[in-house]
Amino acid sequence: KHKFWETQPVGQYKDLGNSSLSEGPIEAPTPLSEVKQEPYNLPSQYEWTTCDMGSEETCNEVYNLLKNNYVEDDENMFRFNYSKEFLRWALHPPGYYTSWHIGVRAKASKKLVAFITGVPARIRVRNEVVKMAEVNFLCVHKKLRSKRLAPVLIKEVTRRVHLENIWQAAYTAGVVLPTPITTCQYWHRSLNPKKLIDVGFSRLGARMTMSRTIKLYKLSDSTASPGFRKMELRDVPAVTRLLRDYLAQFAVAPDFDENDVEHWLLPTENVVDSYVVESPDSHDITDFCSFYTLPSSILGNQNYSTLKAAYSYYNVSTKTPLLQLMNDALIVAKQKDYDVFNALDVMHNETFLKELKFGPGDGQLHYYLYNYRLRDALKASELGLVLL
Ligand code: NHW
Ligand code: EN5
Repeated sequence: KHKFWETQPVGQYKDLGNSSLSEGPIEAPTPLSEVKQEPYNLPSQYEWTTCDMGSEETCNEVYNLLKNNYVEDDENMFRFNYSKEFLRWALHPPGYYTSWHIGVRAKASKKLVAFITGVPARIRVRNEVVKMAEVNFLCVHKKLRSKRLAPVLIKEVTRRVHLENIWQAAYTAGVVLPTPITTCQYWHRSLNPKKLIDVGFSRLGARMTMSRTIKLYKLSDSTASPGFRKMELRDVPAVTRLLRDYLAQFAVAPDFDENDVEHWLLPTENVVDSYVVESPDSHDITDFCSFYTLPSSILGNQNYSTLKAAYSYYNVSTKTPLLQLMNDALIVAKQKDYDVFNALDVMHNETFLKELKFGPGDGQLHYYLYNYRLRDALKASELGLVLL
């Protein structure tokens, strides 16, 4: 059934729940001298290219490939439209390798027709911090689908990760592969219900009118938590402490240091938004919330071309109730003109989703590890990792 994935060091269906297999790496690292030195072969009309996302021209080409060929929902009504600023941010974290930003071009026209990326990350799995690649943005042009190009891209990124002496990876997908460490549900909170209904993202509920629906999703004009403000550079040490303490409870979570927090969580306009609660008396940072910006193209609508979506990222509450903190996040997202606020049922998100009027979406997100086995799948609430 999975001609490619059956050959890879990933958890296989036949091994699920087998307690004689231990948790940890599936294959031992090989000496670097034994890692293949040349790129994998592509069909003869195509060639490898390393994509320098710092180059305006290359970034534009990647942006356009993804804008026209990346992930769609199951009814092909929406397609992810990651911005150029977002792609540069996602691909330039501390310690990134340009060699892990891999493209395929048509030899004749030099047109970019496929892409895959990795970025380095330290991910804790139970008690072990493991150096991994986070693999994302796998894309094959619509006209070149089902020709087994994806396995070649995956093998090539694997080879280039191995060359940096890294032997594990984490990735997510909307499709089921061997075998998820957990499966998460997408939830959606309408901020602009009229537009969401007009474009077919959501439907008018039974026995609901448009005006009742708009009233249902109304939010307060101002945030409720005293000391709620945008995160600043000076907050990085406090946010790092909050986040590290919080993420320690999950079975799988990133091991963030201050450099990581500065990169991944310091606000970047139209890319990532983060807020802290600073205690008005002690000036301690007691709570934190964040979301990233990922618009979707609306395919074939007369009136609208993009859906502005915020995606819940990392949130930590120690003093402000999580419900109130996330309601404040909804308020600022509404003020910034987002149409919808999305979240997965990871970490403690289940404690606010229903109360804050999120509804389950029609999409799921499966999380995977490469060359690392877990004995059993996790519950989504045991996962402390959000990939972009
Ligand atoms: S998930 C988003 C993936 N991208 C899209 O969905 C965009 C739209 N679709 C496409 O561009 C986030 C194509 O349909 C793609 C497949 C390119 C998806 N992950 O070339 P063939 C990520 O980026 C397997 C993994 O003929 P295609 C995460 C499929 O099961 N494998 O298909 C990426 C089959 O193998 P099987 C996927 O439709 C993680 C084979 O590909 C997959 O023309 C990558 C068919 O290939 C997916 N999303 O192209 C893994 N979709 O065994 C990283 C399909 O079943 C692993 N397949 O026969 C770690 C590497 C680093 C390790 C380091 C130590
Ligand atoms: C990750 N880095 O299917 C990349 N999105 O529910 C791979 N549905 O937006 C990720 N179909 O339910 C790939 N509206 C997996 C995600 C692929 C994209 C995807 C789903 C997630 C989605 C929307 C639109 C459906 C359009 C028709 C959806 C219902 C919203 C409604 C609002 C009011 C309360 C109830 C729910």
